[in-house]
Amino acid sequence: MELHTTHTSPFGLMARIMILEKGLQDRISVLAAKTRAIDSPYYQVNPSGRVPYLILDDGTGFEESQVICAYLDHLDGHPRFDHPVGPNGWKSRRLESLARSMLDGISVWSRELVRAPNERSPTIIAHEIARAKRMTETWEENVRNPLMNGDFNMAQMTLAVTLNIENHLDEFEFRGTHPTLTAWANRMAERPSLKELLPHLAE
Ligand SMILES: N[C@@H](CCC(=O)N[C@@H](CS)C(=O)NCC(=O)O)C(=O)O
Repeated sequence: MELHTTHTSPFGLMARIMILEKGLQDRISVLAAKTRAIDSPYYQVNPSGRVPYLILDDGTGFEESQVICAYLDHLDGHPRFDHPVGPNGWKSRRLESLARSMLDGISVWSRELVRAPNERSPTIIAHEIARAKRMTETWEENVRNPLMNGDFNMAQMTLAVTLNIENHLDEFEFRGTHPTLTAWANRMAERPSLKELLPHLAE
């Protein structure tokens, strides 16, 4: 199988974390995609031009990090990342969605900064900075939830990947201002899959 992604995509990073978590390194080649370029050859691979993109051995292609992570998790018939059954399932979905909202917003913000300075929208940037601040505040509390501190799950993975963007985005900062979140992020960074991938992101 092939996973097409970029070195900087946080969504692609989640798929790569899942590959390590499930020990699939020998079954999946991770290939660099050229996104956001006119006539990129990648558009022949994935017409949407987005990453991550998983291509199965029979040629079927999957978009969306959540779907790709779920597919990879189910490959061995022993999924570990499905939401729990019962009331905890909704708690778990709520937390994953909360983390994804923050990640989506910060992605819009970083994408804006990649544009040429005269093409950037100060309104969008200000909106996303404000959203990120509110979400950081919200997570300072929500990170205490037992589901954020038990078995590794999609909510934890999504938030860990989101917080890691602090290393690449100057104005996004939670360390020093949000001690509970900082301690949580530091603990997560010790997980082998994150320890292996996070420091090398964007290299
Ligand atoms: N909801 C999607 C988001 C994927 C996404 O936004 N990928 C960005 C990179 S971080 C991308 O492909 N950008 C290139 C483009 O939009 O052309 C997911 O979870 O996979």
